[in-house]
Amino acid sequence: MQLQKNQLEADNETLLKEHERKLAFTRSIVENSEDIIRKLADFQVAIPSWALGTGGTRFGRFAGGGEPRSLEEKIEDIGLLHALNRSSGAISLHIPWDIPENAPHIKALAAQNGLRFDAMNSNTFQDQPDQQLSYKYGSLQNVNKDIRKQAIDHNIEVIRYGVELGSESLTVWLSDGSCFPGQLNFRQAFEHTLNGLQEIYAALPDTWKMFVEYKAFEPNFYSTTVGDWGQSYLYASKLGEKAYTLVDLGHHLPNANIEQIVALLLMEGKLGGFHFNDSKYGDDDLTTGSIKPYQLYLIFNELVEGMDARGMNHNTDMGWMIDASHNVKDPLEDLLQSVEAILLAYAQALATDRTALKNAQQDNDVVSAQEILQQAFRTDLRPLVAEARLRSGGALNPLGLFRDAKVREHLIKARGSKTVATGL
Ligand code: PSV
Ligand code: MN
Repeated sequence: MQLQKNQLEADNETLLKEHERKLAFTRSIVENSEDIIRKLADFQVAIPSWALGTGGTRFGRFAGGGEPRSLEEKIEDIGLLHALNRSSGAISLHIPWDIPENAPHIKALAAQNGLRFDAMNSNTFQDQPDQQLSYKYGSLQNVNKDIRKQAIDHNIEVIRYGVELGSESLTVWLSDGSCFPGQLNFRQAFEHTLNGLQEIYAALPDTWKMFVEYKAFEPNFYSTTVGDWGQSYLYASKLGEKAYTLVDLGHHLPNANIEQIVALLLMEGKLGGFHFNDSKYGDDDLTTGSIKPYQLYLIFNELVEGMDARGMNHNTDMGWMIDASHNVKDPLEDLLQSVEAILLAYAQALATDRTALKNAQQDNDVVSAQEILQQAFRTDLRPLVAEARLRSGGALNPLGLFRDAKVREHLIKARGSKTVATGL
């Protein structure tokens, strides 16, 4: 299904007056509104190919219908999102869930939908039906050399697919670790993993980056071989300048100060990738901004501050991606909500009075520092986000239009009500 341009314009027309009224007010109180709108319009968040179907837990999965049955249909779905919000202009593939059998065709289809290929993701956390050796006891950390080699070869194959599609980065997330004390020699597991990552790193094209994603626990529950940002940083530093840490918001132990982690990684020039989601208990993979929007703002505040300090381009110098799962919501609606929350937090960070904050910090004026942050957080910047979308050709109200245009109903009609997308 393709969204009709005239339908989008007609919908915007009905909302325009109200939007302009709100925008005028926001502009009158936010000095750098124009700059914020421009940066918002540039900002693109990749959608992973596995987030377009209904997610589930080990207790069940309740599919909603009309899920994409192929990579082509996944691209179609992300194209729809991008047509609505103009901020989802990239796709991140997981191999082997979404193998591009005919790369030129897939690349062309993505381009037709205004999409580029963001980071490629390898998968050595599941055994595939035709796979020779099992990852039950880990992949790159495995005590068995042949299993390690199989995992290395897989990652190199993923790079090859990425090259064909024009991607320029590889995200390695390993579920490697142990479930019980004594199961692993930690040092040996680290060394095996580092050696494997070094071989994969050696296969990276010059322009590519490698993101080493960490996670505190799950599926292993005693130790994880890339368990936190310190371990990821250690691998990334030993690997070289093309290797970076990737922060996934759901991969920390409870109450971790993620904003501080982000600030320090940026200071070291080692933050390369970012996975958005939200959580209450663990790696819940909930809609970004649905549980802790203030934390999301604080993290964005450090991202903007840290990227500016290094003269980085907010849009292109970081691999931004949503990594969420949708158990009870329509996946496309959930993704629209996530992108909106990300842009809003980004806008709040851009609206933060940095000079005043610096002065407050210098004066040890703790009260003013809090006031400055909360002033930005509590100002309604949604009109700036909507204006950025409008100027880029998107919908003033993407979610409203998604429903008015009966997108899901059309997809169910075309694909059926019992389709299942590949992924977790
Ligand atoms: C692991 O929990 C993770 O965050 C990694 O990014 C995976 O590739 C992704 O989720 C999907 O399983
Ligand atoms: Mn992730």
